[in-house]
Amino acid sequence: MNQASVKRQALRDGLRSSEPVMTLGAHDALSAKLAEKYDFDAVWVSGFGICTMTYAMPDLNLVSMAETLEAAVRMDAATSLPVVADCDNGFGGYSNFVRTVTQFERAGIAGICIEDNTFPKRNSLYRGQSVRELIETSEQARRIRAGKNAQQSEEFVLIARVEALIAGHGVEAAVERANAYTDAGADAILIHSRDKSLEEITAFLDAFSRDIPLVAVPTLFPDFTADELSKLGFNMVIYANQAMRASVAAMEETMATLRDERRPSAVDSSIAAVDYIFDLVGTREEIQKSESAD
Ligand code: SPV
Ligand code: MG
Repeated sequence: MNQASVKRQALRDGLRSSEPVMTLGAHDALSAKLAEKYDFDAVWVSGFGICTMTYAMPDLNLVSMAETLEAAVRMDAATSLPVVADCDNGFGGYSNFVRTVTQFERAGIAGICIEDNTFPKRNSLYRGQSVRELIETSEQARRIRAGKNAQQSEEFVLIARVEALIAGHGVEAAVERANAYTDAGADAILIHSRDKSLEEITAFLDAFSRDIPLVAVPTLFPDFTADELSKLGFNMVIYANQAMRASVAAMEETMATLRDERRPSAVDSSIAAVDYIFDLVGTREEIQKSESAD
């Protein structure tokens, strides 16, 4: 089995296991690498993370498929964990959706997730969003079916993300979409919600009875542990943006101290040592390899 197949199988096995797949949202290769060091099971290539950290731009479909693929490939190379790429809404229409599947599969990525937001999407966490239109259920199902038919390997994972709760369409509509995407061949369903109490999600879970892995992104219901979500029926939990937000908070604190104190020693005790950074990326091993005789 090649490495892509191994990662895909690990992801599939995780989605069917009794333990939730603990998935860390990464925004670059190093955060993907650290996810492995800290015993996560998978990496989420966060669209929000890439927009923010690589481009300093909002999460509004401004970053292209090729740019997302490049980011996913860099992360995938930095970890032996399976990588699931957040592919927004497939970056356009039907043909963009299918091309997204084929390109990410060809690049060796374990899986992708595609949501039913119309183009251009808006990040689901933005406040003040009223009821909004989504891609027609039948059209999104048609895209999912075409994407699944286009993939070459059995193992590549396509997660269909349902935005009906976020978009204000209610539980019944969310269930109808999840049923349609399951029938279209999706490998898992991500049901996103902004409801802190989890009432909406619980109502969804009560009404949705298909045998398909379920994925949660608990950013807006942060008090629930992975085990609690697993007991409710979730098979994968994505900590989508905490590493990115930690990086931003740490950078700002360091910058403010440096600006005020005007000497590096003022921050030395709270930042990573240079040697630690060298070690993290295998510098010594690389130098030894390059200096050893053939
Ligand atoms: C992301 O990390 O880009 C996601 C999750 O899609 S969310 O920001 O909650 O939409
Ligand atoms: Mg996203």
